[in-house]
Amino acid sequence: MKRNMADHSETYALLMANLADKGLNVEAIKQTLKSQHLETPSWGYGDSGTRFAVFPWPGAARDVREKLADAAMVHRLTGICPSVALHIPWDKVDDWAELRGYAESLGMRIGAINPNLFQDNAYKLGSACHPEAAVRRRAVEHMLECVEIAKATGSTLLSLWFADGTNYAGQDSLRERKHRLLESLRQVYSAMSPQVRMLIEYKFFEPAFYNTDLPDWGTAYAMALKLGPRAQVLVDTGHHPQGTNVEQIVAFLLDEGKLGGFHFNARKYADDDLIVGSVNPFELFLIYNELATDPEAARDVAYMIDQSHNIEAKIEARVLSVLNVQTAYARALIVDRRALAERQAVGDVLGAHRVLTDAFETDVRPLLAQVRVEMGLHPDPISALKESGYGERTAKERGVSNGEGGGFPTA
Ligand SMILES: [Mn+2]
Repeated sequence: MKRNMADHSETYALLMANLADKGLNVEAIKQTLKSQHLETPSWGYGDSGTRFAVFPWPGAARDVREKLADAAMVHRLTGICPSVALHIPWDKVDDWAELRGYAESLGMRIGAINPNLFQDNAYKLGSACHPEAAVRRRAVEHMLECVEIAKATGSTLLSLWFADGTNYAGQDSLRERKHRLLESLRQVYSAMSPQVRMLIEYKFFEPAFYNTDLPDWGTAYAMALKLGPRAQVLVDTGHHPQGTNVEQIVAFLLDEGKLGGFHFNARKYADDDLIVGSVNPFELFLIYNELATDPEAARDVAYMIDQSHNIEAKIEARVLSVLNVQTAYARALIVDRRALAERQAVGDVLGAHRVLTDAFETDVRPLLAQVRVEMGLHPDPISALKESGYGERTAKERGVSNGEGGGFPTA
């Protein structure tokens, strides 16, 4: 692979000829790949863990400035990750204008603001759906604080995930919880600046095990419809029951103008912090295939990674995630859409299927290497990372922390 990346000109020429034969505009495809944007999360650079343990990583970011510096390194290597999602209060600072300035000095900007509505003792029975009005008020006030942080940092996204749910049948009224959630969201929605969008995330289960108040896209969609045009659904790829057709959800929401954004990650069974594309790259390709069919509708979709790496090198894992998403997108862009439409129109079931698998099975690494070289980057970002010595340098400077920098419980 290294040789292939370092000297990709021959394989690139071959691929380009094949794509041109299909009538594809390779220059336009490269332009699209150069303008791809993928947001990385601050929490992916600090120490993190499962609910069982946090394993400190040498050089893991200890505060939000180090997280921004690491994100800037990922952007320097990949060229397509210019923004960072923040998590409040983990990343809270006194002076947001100063932090914004620091981000800009690194060539970065602040992305989605994510309020934490699951770690306070008060939230034991939920946040926005909690049976007590005082706790719901606390949750709303925290979200309003995040609305203000978005304003101060220039962010245009308020990204909401609720851990709300119950563990036992009868524990609370399901309909009352639904009413409380909508009422809480309405208060936040009405306080948002006109340029800010609210992204409503859903999750099948966990941490609640009997019911989750926002368990699926349909519930999030219903809430977004009631709130208004600036409320949309966020699809976290790891938040579905096994076997869910995620690309169909994407197609539906995109067509309805309600696809707000993604949290990319992967999971084999239940947890969702594995590297995106590491478990089911075909699914990731099919998601991008839906997005690529209607670039205009997908224009404002926010593409974000939501992963915490517990046992692997954090920056390398982040770069690999970006490469996997780029690969899926590149494969989606080389689908022969004219041939696909023809096969579909005549009911050629397997012919149509093979148009898709043909794109999926194409090795797009030479294309991506070429795109990077044209962007002034190393053709192989993982090699560039290793050659940079960044990991050794930060390990020496920052050392091994006590695992508290990421905001995960360490007790
Ligand atoms: Mn998520």
